[in-house]
Amino acid sequence: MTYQTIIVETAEGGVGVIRMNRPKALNALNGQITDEIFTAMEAFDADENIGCIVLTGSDRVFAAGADIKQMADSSATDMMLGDDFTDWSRMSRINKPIIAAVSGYALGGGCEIAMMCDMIVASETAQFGQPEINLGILPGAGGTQRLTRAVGKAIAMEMCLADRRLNAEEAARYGLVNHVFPVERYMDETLALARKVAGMSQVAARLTKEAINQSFELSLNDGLNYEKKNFYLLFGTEDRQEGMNAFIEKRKPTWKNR
Ligand code: DAK
Repeated sequence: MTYQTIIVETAEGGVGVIRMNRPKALNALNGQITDEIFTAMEAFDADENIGCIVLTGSDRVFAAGADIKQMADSSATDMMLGDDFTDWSRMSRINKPIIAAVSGYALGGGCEIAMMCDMIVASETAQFGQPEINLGILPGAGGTQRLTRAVGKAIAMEMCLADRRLNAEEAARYGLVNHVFPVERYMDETLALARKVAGMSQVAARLTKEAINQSFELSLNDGLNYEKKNFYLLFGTEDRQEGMNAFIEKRKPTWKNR
């Protein structure tokens, strides 16, 4: 598959890297780039050699939001049918862990697509915001929901109602991002984290990601039951046997992802 708006590469250790690349539009997310991002993610998800996916932009900008020029003439029905605007829920169906490596602007849909990833590593120049209110709209891909769960009501309200931007250090303090590194290092550090995740059993990683995500959907009791079922399920895998044997035999496990 050839892509026009993203660069897709594989990195050492089973890591798939997707780099958004519409520099003139500050990686504004139109239908083409979102379709390409989700298509590339789906391909990595189906590739047994890939254990973790990294989504990134450039050092200047992660993504400045959905493409305002594309949306400007859309009707409510256009937006609802998603003709111009790919179905973002495709990303929720990716089973492999995804890490966002964010530098510069992560605004509107840019902040939202970062929050759809499982972890966020930021450079010191990262800036997170939901400025949609300036356009007379509200966030449409998780800015009122995932952001509130991540940073709490007070900060989410200020970000969505008053266009408060979080710098990288604030985003780390409020629990939105995992790590902050100087701009020269954030990508290498993201790849190191991704390699670590990719080095785990893929079946264990998949069921772990799924169980954590269920904590946003279920009551505590239902979530604990969900976790337990996934835990029991892993006892049926070759990797569980290998992981425990390797521990007892004081060696590194060799995963079969089965
Ligand atoms: N859309 C389209 N073009 C954009 C853009 C955007 N979001 N952001 C920047 N650009 C373009 C600019 O128009 C400019 O193009 P030219 O004029 O050169 O042709 C070029 O990128 C460079 O931008 P600037 O000249 O403005 O650069 P500055 O460094 O001065 O400023 C900035 C950078 C990021 C502060 C500024 O560009 C800015 O404020 N951009 C808009 C940020 C914003 O409001 N984002 C929220 C957009 S609404 C949904 C999914 C997602 C969404 C909704 C629904 N569903 C699945 C239902 C999301 C909605 C949004 O994100």
